[in-house]
Amino acid sequence: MSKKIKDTFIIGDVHGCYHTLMDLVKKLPKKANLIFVGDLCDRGNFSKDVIEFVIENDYLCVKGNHEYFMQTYIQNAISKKDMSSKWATMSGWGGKQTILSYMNETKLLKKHLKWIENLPLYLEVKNYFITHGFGLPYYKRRDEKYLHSLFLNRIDDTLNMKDWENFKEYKAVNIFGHCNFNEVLRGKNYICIDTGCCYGNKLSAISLKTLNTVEQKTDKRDI
Ligand SMILES: [Mn+2]
Repeated sequence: MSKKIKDTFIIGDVHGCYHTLMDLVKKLPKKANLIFVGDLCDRGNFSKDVIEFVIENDYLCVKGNHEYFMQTYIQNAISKKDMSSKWATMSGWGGKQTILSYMNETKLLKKHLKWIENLPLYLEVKNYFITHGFGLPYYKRRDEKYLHSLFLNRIDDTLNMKDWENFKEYKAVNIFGHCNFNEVLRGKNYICIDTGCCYGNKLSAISLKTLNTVEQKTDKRDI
């Protein structure tokens, strides 16, 4: 008897857009495996609910730069010990919405921070290399710990977009988020799936079986 193999979908930067995520998930096969490219939190209004959903369903996720910010700054910001971080004060960073979503939720916050602390910086599923930012420059050295923070960072700190084509010899296909485009961006061996959900565009998921995308327009309640 052949067992039907479950499909896996990779989901782009959710950024606290819980309603949009729920609507997207409804469009996916019921028992699909989901993997998130990080940046579950910040900017949108429901970071706590997004993270709780991912934890409770035991979905895999890589750590984004916004999980790193949250892990670093939220405890001091919530206890009002130190509200001065750019994460907590600058609207572009979006930490303020995350802080609000955890008001009076100390226990849940503790659980979520512990989960964030242990998130991997990359995942590999068959030939897919899943990272938060563009990861191919680090692919060969992916297990060298000193490079790990770079997986979190903006690609424009290290490479121009035109350099994204410079890694064609790799068999790995890098699926990542972090840089938002209006549509899913497909290169020879990379796919960027951040479609700017928190900016009012849409949230995208990509099937590893077919490489087709499933999309959901941003729910206005989320931003
Ligand atoms: Mn992001």
